[in-house]
Amino acid sequence: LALTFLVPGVVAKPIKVGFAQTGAESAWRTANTQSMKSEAEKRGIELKFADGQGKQENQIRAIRSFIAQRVDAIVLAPIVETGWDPVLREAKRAGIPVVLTDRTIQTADESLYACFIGSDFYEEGRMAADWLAKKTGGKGSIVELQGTPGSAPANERRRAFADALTKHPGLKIIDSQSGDFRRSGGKEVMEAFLKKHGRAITVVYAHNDDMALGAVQAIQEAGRKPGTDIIIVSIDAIKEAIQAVVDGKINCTVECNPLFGPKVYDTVTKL
Ligand code: GYE
Repeated sequence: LALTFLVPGVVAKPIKVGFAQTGAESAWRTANTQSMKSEAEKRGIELKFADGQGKQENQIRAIRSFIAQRVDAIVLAPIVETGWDPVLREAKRAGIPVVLTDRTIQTADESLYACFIGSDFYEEGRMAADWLAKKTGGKGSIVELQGTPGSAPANERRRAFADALTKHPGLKIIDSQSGDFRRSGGKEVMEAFLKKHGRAITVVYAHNDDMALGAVQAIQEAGRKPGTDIIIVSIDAIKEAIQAVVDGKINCTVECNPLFGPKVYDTVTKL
C-alpha cells in the first residue's frame, strides 16, 4: 500500500490557463502570441492556446471548452467588442476568472471579467492625427484603412482620429474601408481607392502597420512614391514598419506594444 501525503500549500499544482486568441492576422498578433506562449513556458504555467481564426464563434467555443476542462483562469483577446455576455456568464457561474487582454468589450455587467490589460487605442488614434496635422500643416485628403469591423482598436482608432480632425477643417477623410488588419486587405482596399480617387489622395491613415505595408505595395504598383507622393501614418510599430520609416516609405507609426505575457500571468497568478 502506497501512501501519498498531500500538504496544502507545499506541493503547488501548475496553474492552468486557457487563452482565446483572435487569430494570426498581423505581425503584431504573432508577437503577442509569442509573448503569451514563451512567458507561460518560462513560468511553468500550463497554457491551452486556441486560435480563433478571426471568428468570434470560434473564440466562444474555445471558452466553453476551457470551462469544461476546468482551467484556473481564462484569458480572452476579444475579436469584436460585443456579444460576450452569455459565455462570460457561463465562466462566472463556473467560478473561473476572465482576464481581457489586448482588446476591450462592451458590456453592462462589469462583474463578468476581472480586468483589462491592453493599450489605449483612442490615444493612439489621437497621436496619429496630431502628428499628421503638424506634418501637413493641416491640409490633406485622407483615405482610411480600418481594422476588423466591430473590434475595439478599429472603433477607437477611427473615433479618435475623426475627433482630432474636427480641429483641422483642411484635413478631410475622403474614403474609409476595412482591410481587416491584414496586409492583403490593405493592399486590395488601397488599389480600389487609387482607382476611384486617383491623385486626389494625399494621405493614408492605416489602423495598423500590416495594412500600411499593403498600401505601400499598392501605391508603388500604381507608379507612385509612398511616403513622398502620399503620406502614410499608421499604428503598431512592428519591425518592418520601422524599417519602412527608415526607408522613407511610411512617414510615422505610433507604438502599440504587444508584449503582454508577463503582466497577464502576474495578474492571473494573483487572481
Ligand atoms: O494593432 C493589429 C492587430 O488589437 C492592438 O490587432 C491589436 C491590433 C493591432 O491585428 O495589428
